[in-house]
Amino acid sequence: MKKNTLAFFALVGAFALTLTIPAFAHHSFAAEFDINKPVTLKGVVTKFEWSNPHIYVFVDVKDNKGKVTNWGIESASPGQLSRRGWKHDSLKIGDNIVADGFAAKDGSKLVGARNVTFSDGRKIFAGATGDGGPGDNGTN
Ligand SMILES: [Cu+2]
Repeated sequence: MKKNTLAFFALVGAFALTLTIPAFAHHSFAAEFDINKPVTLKGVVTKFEWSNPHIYVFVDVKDNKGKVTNWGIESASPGQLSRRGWKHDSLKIGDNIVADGFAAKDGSKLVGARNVTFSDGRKIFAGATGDGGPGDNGTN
């Protein structure tokens, strides 16, 4: 009985610890993206994941030969983006957007966004607060 009780409290303690780690602290921008490889994606939204710790937007991007490639765009957390005026319903499938960011170091079709421009012209800082990437001042 006593042994089980201790195991229970150890489990609760471990769980509480994970809750106190801020969502934005789990990795730095430079760990995942190459700041020497800027990318601008102009594309049509095919999927929008409003999820923690990062939201993802997927866009079809057409190159100058007409070939379409689906790219992922990683941005900040829903909480951070909400404070900048980006809501869960700000993007719809078929919207034309522009994302300025940097290519993934692993060569995958993924961009770490720093700014996203919506079809209505609004431009929002899309970096995760405190990730140390371009444009991050630790408070935005
Ligand atoms: Cu992260």
